[in-house]
Amino acid sequence: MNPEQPGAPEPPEDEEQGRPVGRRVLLGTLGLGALGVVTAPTLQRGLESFLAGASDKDPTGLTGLLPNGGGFRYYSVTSSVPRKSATDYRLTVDGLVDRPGSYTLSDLRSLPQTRLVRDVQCVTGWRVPGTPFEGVRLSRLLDAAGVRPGAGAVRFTCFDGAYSESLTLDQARRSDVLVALRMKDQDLGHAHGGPVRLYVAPMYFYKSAKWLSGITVTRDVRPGYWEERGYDVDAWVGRSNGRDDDPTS
Ligand SMILES: Nc1nc2c(c(=O)[nH]1)N[C@H]1C(S)=C(S)[C@@H](COP(=O)(O)O)O[C@H]1N2
Ligand SMILES: [Mo]
Repeated sequence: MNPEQPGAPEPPEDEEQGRPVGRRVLLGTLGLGALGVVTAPTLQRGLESFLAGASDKDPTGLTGLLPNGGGFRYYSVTSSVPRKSATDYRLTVDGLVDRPGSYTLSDLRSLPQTRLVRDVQCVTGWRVPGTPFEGVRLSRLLDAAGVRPGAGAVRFTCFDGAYSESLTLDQARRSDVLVALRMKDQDLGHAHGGPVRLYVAPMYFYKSAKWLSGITVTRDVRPGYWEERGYDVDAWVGRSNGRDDDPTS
């Protein structure tokens, strides 16, 4: 299954075989071909507003390819997202912790930063190789907050007001899970979930919640936005969402 269209697993982009409906067909027709060739800004804006319009009727949240996104596609399950600047951004940490608190962007920037370079993989098949992400290890924030006995999971909320994600505490403590401030060696822009997004390197990209605003330590995993719509909570790349029995993996 994939986040954008619960149901049977879909083949990777390059193996597409005339699927009947869904945003990937729209992308294939309008996005991949057209935006690659069309560079005139007006025409591109036209396409983008067309795609944005399509997404209003489409719960998948597709709004198209990111201009200059280097193969990334823009996703938001909401039609608009407020912007947060360095002055008004806050990340709260609460729940089953001894020391709940909140971080400003400069607080986060002053902590040790970890840079990882991995492939980004969306469960629908698109992939962006070797993408650097940089930020604070989530485990560091959890340790600073003092996770209480009995805690088993972490829930993430977003200032778009709709998206959520979750990890087990063991997953959240992995060294390749970051509260990311930078992508491709630049500050995270709004479209990619800036100023701060979650980055879960070993899992499909839907785990990497954009516009991160809250980290809540909980007892049990509560399925996130796409997971309530049928996707795997444990979203290991190549080992979830119907790919476990893929003979090629
Ligand atoms: N807040 C929020 N985070 C989100 C999503 C979203 O719709 N809202 N979509 C997810 C999915 S399915 C993908 S593939 C990536 C897309 O990230 P990008 O827009 O930076 O390419 O963000 C993930 N995180
Ligand atoms: Mo995705």
